[in-house]
Amino acid sequence: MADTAQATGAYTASADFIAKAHIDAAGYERMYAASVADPDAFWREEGQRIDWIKDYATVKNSTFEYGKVSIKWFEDGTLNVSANCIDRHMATRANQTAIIWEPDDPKVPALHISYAQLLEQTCRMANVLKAHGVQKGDRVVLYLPMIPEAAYAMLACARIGAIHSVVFGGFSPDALANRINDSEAKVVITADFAPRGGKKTALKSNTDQALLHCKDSVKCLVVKHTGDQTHWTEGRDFDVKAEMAAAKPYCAYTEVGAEDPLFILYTSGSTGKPKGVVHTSGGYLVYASMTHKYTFDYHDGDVFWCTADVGWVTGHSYIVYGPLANGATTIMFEGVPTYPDAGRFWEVCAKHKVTQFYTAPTAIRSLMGMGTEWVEKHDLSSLRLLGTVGEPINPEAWNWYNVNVGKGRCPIVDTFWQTETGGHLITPLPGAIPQKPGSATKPFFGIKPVVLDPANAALQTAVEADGVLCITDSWPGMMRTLWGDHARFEEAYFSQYRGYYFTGDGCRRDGDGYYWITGRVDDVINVSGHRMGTAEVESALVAHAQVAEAAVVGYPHDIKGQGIYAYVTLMRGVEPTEALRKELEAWVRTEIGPIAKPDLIQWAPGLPKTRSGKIMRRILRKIAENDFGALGDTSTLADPSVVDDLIANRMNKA
Ligand code: 6R9
Repeated sequence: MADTAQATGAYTASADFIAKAHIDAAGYERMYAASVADPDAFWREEGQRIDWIKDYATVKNSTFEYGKVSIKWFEDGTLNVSANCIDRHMATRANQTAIIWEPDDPKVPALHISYAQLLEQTCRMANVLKAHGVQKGDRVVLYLPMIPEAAYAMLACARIGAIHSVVFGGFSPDALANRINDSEAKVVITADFAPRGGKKTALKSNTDQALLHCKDSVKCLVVKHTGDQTHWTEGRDFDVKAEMAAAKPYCAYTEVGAEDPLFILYTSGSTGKPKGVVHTSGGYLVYASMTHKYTFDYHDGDVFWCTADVGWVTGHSYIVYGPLANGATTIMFEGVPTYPDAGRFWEVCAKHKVTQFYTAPTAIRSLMGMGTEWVEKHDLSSLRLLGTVGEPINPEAWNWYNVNVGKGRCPIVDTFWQTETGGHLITPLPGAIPQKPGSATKPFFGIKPVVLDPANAALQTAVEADGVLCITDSWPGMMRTLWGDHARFEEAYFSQYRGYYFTGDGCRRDGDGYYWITGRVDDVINVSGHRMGTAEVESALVAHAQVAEAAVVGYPHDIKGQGIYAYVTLMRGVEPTEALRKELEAWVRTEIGPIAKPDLIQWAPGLPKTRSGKIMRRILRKIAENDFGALGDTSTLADPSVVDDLIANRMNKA
């Protein structure tokens, strides 16, 4: 490795990489200083990276003051997001590939969708939505596989000013129904089936079940993707591909305000009900495109691959909006890393000559366990940069990724951010910031992180610090509110540490000023990079007739990062059997989705509670971690004997 700069034990990109990078070390320092010294001037200029119909006069207008939280950027500007992602590239890139679609089955040919084709398909989809009565401000729920129609649908909504809410295809009918109802969507767009890893998820049938719990007026547009038979409700269900084929190939875009919502994305919080995070149009797009360009050092001609699903924010910002706003070629992958074999990621990298590859630590850890031969089979010489997102990456996985995939020549960007933040918050800029395995390194432009003492909210002023991570001031890409519940928005993010946005994450800052995210400090767990509220899993469990009470915590899991550990108290007289354990696992799968299935279920005759009846989760976490020697203060327990029973019968004895 070239030079370790000021940061001890850090990896610096090669001289060659730095020479071509958009931003070098001095550039980062200069731009970062400018971005925090005078945000108005900095973002007034950066806002020009997208096209405005009416330019903005006002740049930033926000306050984090509890009770008055309000966040607006470029508020008097108008634009259209779909025009920015498509139309404005037509003069120079009409025939360039916008999206490479790589199907689940490698024997099916990939699709190369040009910007001209993307425009036509998006317009056709927009005309179909309009014909079904969708207007500016209406909500459309998308419950789709990773197919081009998912991108067309997102961009079609943006084109007509409708607000999309993508629901991950792994969610259950109940979860889908809740999101359709909470957002009061007029239309849901789904597909017959979603093939993944050679198996098919019955999306249409899930949607049929969900719609039983929704208003009769909700229309269902179905993409016939696999062509398999589905149940059809005349007058409610429509064949969207057939309608697109018959629709006009052009649809004028609608002018929207910078602060008009672009999408709602539901995410888990510490209470049971998922939060509808609202992102608006102007600031979000400026931030998504800027972070995409600089964090991944994207250049014209690159082929960018983010392996996320569009059901998560990562897919929104770094498969669709960021790359397309930059006129990039972005890959959309329908499959999974291990189908048909554990070399699939690398096969796709070689096949499409991927230059930037962005995935989750959990995927790296699972592939790591399968041996390096799967990587060695494929030519990875096109790769210039690697990225990770979703959870802290352990140094072993970082090193494996660096050596076996990057061959020691690709910088790795460990990007820390959240559904709420719209884009990267803390991340290395690859040509500028030396990387340390496991650290997300330094803040992106305009981001002012602080570390606070969780005990007394005191600002940690020393460079080296430990505590919770908060952000001092707004940036263009952050969420604006929670759908229909601004009070909950303030409560969830701005009430604990007054004057700051609270990320929910713990963090350490080292002597070089590098940030190390240590994980959630609230009741949110991170399973294979998917966020889950323990309360959501608990409410699913207690909805089962034989369950009296349940408490769910995370525990360290080699592949998933965290696993789901459930303590279940059964109704009096119910026998704890293996069959019941299986039944509860299946129950949670159907209530929430496969990603929420508990890894371990322990029968708990009682749960440790304070005298006021509060479950002492700290103790449950320790037992789940197999670290019960250090239970800390148990003096407030109402009945200390329950703890002995839980320890004796703990499930994670490894
Ligand atoms: C983009 C995304 C957000 C939570 C976040 C944190 C964890 C994400 C991370 C990371 C350590 C990273 N997280 N990136 N932790 N290092 N590079 O993942 O959004 O699904 O909302 O999850 O994920 O705990 O608070 P989301």
